[in-house]
Amino acid sequence: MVQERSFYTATNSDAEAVSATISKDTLTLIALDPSTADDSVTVTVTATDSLGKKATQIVYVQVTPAAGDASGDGIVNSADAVLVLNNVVGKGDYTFVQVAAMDANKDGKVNSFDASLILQYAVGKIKSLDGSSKAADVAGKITWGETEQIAEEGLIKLPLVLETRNGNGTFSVDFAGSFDAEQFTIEAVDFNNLPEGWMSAYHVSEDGNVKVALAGATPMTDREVALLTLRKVADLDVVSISGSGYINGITYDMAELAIREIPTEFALEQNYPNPFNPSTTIKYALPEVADVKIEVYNVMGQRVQTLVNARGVKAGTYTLRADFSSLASGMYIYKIEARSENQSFVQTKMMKLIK
Ligand SMILES: [Ca+2]
Repeated sequence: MVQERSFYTATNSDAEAVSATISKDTLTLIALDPSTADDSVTVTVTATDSLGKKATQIVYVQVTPAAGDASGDGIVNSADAVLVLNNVVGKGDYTFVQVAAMDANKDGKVNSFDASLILQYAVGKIKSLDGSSKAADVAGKITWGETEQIAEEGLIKLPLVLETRNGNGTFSVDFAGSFDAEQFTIEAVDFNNLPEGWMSAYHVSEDGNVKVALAGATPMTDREVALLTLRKVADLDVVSISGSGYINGITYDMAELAIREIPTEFALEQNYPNPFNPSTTIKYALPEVADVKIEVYNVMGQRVQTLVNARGVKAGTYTLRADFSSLASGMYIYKIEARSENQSFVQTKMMKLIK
């Protein structure tokens, strides 16, 4: 009886991605660096029989990523969650295999809720990353907190606050903001108030976008989630930022925020242009919340127009454009009366209408 024997060898055509070996009838591929692995690799298998005859076959192997293991080191842990958060905020480049591994709940999207599932899986709170974990809709929003201004340095501290309606199911929080980079830069984003074990990432781009991504294995209750430090780059009385908030990957709209510089004292400025025809601009400043009235009188002392009559106006510097096309040429007096809780302020200025 003749014993037939065959010899197999495997030649790896993708040697940078995998090592390929054959033992008995099994082809074994080991990814060398999953962070650079592609979605498929090619291996050439050659069989040699006892007569020295060779047959060659090319084998394409589809790479199936391990759910959650974004770093590809065989372990699912918080480092993988950090990679997800970095990807969400636009930091770093990731391969197909890594991005597929990041989608822990297999819904076709990578967001920070996936980072939360990875963290929950890493600590044993959920048993598998099989796509069965769905985000709870906790209904809520990210709101702007009270700003603090450091006038001399042009710094503005802007907190982001989590406010939910039915509370205790928040596992991931995101914020995406956009602003005019000619108004201010974002110097820092701090996270001083996160529950234990929560991971964070943020990224500020030069064209005026900021992204923040947060995830944890335990739910977060309502709180200040991040503190942005803005530095004004132009001498402006008011700067603005708009944004969207996401809780568990579900988006909730935010209102655009206008941040007014808070002056140190009441003021009524000279109108400009002056003389004018028929409209002019008047600026005034309130150091604290005040009831404000601005009226215009003719030289006889008769009131001819009311420009502002409002209660509870926020502290800030205001600019109003007033049209006097219904008045005759001449000198006029404009007068501010502002009353805050602590002070009252009255001032008058002259202006000249020439038609
Ligand atoms: Ca996902």
